[in-house]
Amino acid sequence: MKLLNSVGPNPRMVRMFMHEKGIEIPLVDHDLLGGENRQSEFLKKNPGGQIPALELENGTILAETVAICEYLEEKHPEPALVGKTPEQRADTRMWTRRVELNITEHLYAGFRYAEGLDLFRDRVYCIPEAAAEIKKKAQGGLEWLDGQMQGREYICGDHITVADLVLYCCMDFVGSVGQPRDPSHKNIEAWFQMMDARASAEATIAPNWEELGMRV
Ligand SMILES: N[C@@H](CCC(=O)N[C@@H](CS)C(=O)NCC(=O)O)C(=O)O
Repeated sequence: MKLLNSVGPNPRMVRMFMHEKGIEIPLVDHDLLGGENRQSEFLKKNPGGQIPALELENGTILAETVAICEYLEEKHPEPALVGKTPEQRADTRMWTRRVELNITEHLYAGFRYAEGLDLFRDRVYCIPEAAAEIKKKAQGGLEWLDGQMQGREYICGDHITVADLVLYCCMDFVGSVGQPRDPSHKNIEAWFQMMDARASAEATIAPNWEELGMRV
């Protein structure tokens, strides 16, 4: 098994998941900034043209960050980051979906349509005129989540899950490229500081992130 890897918050999220679980999988690095993931050799593996992807022994390619994590959790159930019971797993999936649909997709789109436009305009359909509004939409999602997190340590309550890793890697990245955290979101700020202090956060940040100018 190999992880098709690169700089970027999504591959970092899978590496952070692996670190939390103590899983080691060889990494095959790809030149994302140079666009290797959009060229035919890579597209033959992942027609979605994005990173990360997991290449299994039989040649099967699994893409989509959360799907990869779900697969790894089935292979390595402990410590559980999706959940130990059907109820916990459903709760994690509910929150992960809320985080992706209401927050991280908008934060990423805000980046692609503005600060990341030079990198993305020839890769995906970009709507630069929507950048400011989509960033506001993301902040609305964060405002809502901040209220939901009152009295909770993690997004799903008292235990860390995939939902926390999805949001942390995204917020750490976008915070370094023009979408800073809102200090009035006190619950999210406390949660972010706690996530940021985890060994898995430190272990998965690119050693040259300062040179790159991005928390990836
Ligand atoms: N929905 C995908 C998103 C993956 C994604 O956006 N990956 C970024 C890196 S963080 C990427 O490949 N960007 C380069 C590109 O789209 O060309 C997932 O969850 O894995």
